[in-house]
Amino acid sequence: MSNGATNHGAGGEPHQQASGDEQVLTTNHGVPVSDNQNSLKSGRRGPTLLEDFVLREKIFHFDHERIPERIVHARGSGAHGFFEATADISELSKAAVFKKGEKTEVFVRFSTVAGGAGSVDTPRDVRGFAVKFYTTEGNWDLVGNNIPVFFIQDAIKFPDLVHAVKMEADRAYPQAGSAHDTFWDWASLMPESTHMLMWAMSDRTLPRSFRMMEGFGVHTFKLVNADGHASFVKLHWKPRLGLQSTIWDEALKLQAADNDYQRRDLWEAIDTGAFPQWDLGIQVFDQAFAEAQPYDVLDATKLIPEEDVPVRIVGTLTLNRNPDNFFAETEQVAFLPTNIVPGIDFTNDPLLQGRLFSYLDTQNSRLGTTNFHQIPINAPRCPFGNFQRDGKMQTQVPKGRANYEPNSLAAHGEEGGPRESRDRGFRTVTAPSGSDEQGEKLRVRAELFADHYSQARLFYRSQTPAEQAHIASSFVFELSKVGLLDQVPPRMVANLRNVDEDLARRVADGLGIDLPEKAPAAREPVDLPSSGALSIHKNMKETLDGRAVGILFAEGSDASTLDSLVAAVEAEGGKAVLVSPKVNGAPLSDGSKRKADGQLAGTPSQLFDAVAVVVSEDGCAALLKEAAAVQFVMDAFGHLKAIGASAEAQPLLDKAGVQKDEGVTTPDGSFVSAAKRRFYDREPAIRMLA
Ligand code: HDD
Repeated sequence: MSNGATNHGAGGEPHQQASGDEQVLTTNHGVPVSDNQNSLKSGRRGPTLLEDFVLREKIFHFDHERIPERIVHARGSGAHGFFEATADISELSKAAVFKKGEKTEVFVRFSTVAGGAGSVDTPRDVRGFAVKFYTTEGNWDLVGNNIPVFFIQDAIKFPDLVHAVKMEADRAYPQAGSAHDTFWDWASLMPESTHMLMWAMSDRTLPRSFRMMEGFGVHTFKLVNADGHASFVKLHWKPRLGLQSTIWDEALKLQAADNDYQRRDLWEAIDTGAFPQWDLGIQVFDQAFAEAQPYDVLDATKLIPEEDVPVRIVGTLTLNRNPDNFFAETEQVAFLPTNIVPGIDFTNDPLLQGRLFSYLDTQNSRLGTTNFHQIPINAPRCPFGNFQRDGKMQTQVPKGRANYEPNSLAAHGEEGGPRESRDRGFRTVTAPSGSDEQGEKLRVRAELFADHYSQARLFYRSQTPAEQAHIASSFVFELSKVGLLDQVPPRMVANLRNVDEDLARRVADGLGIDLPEKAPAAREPVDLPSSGALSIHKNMKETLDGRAVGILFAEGSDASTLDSLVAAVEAEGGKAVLVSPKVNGAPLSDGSKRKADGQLAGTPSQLFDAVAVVVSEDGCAALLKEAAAVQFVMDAFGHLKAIGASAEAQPLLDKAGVQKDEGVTTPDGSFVSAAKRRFYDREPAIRMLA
């Protein structure tokens, strides 16, 4: 320890020094640091000296801590886990990752699309669902979304889409939302986006949790077996917890309650051992099937109804470890649709083909080096090596002279390096199952790509009435936010008339505009049989697994009611969260005290899937004077949740405008079963939907 005042902390107290066996703080070059509190000055009150390499290195490094955020999907949350292949599909694919019983390490990153890295978790937005499989034959990245179709058919439109949806160029708002002029100006001029818009305006873009949403590879890919035979495939992730979304008002309020709602949900689930799981399903088909469809399977704005090609489950994804470091892993992970492995191949989908260029390119500007594959989160877990050399941030130290190929260095006893392998190496399918057409060089789209509305109609007509009302209302909300461009809402409604006349009328009514002329369709839409798989409501699970129940209590609450409710919720796999005006809790009826998990003002009911109110008469009287308590109940009711309330809580329910229905129960077993669902039937009575 050196002498004098320079070794003292800001408060003037001597700073604790490392004892012999503690790790010593050093500079990046290994020089031990004696004082991490004070810069080197000329005299006690003099200027700081340029020679202070400890200060300069620390500030220099700090100044460069941020890297460019992703142009899209900037806000994301990641987790480690594994994929286990559970079915033998060797007749379809030779990929090692699909060998029955094989466990492959994965890293998954979920994201929103439009907002910046510091934006909120719950805007109305598509969610990214990107999975990196570290297979024994190299990394396979399945870079998908929670929606099976996309806004555009050709990658050349991607910059326009993204410019239009992100904050407007001059005013830099709105953040993380599509409800503004430029997005709808663009979308209303792009009929091919209509199918995706139907999904985007549905509650699919308001997932309750990453754990409760589906994932999709979107494009048609190929599976290739050991004989080189290729089949077409669509890839699906099916959440074990079932589908669950919030509703719009709830999502808006969630933004206020917790910016990190979904990130926290994922982290806490993994942290507490409730490992999220998805099954991987495949839809496999051949060229004959493809040719018989009224849509083109190479068109990413189209899906293949599960009723036509059932989803076959081939494995399970389990997320069981949180990142050790957000930046090193979640931020630096680089997903590349070009990362495929023997046994899987691309198709000529023009959106996919453009992506094959974009992602590799973006990593160079984002991570600053062509050696981004050496960052631990990106590096393959299998051995890898070639003759690519040098570049910024090279961390490998290849020995010897072999940096070219062919070479005959081995004949001389030197290391000759790796060689290509005809049998193990990746081979592009040369004879695709069917014709990936080639011919003249043309800037065109295939004929069936021109049908922009049939599947949008299929999607809308496959929804429950409650879901249809949400879609119509979302269009009204979003188009109502179009401020300056009067021509946009009618143009959008004119497109919607091709989807469904009733939808168009509801949106026009909601906007208060006349129904415009129907937009001419490039190809007349056709009616397709409806598909139950497209509805969230038909694919929800009545369960408390993964769900949280908020229990409001106050001074004098009945101890045994409270304790048995907590036990009953937990017995069903739910998370019981105690909420009280004071976080330190309150004395209960029997004199004992329970600590709250959350203080009422900061723990509103939108954070929960269902709520209970367990209060005494006096406790209730006190809560009547607390706006947060009234709001707690009012929002739970408005967000269509179960409410379990003791008789003493009735004045609070009355003040909150709660009307009795099957979701409003006593705080006991009946509440625990009601808490497993939402009460969408309640909505028309309490909200003006379009
Ligand atoms: Fe993309 C990131 C998903 C079309 C260009 N995309 C990105 C991520 C996901 C997707 C999940 C975030 C990955 C992560 O967590 O790091 N993108 C999709 C899907 C698409 C799609 C499902 C259509 C089916 N994307 C698409 C096109 C282009 C891009 C057509 C460009 C032509 N996407 C990018 C990008 C990003 C990206 C700019 C930003 C950061 C990154 O790649 O690594 O290159």
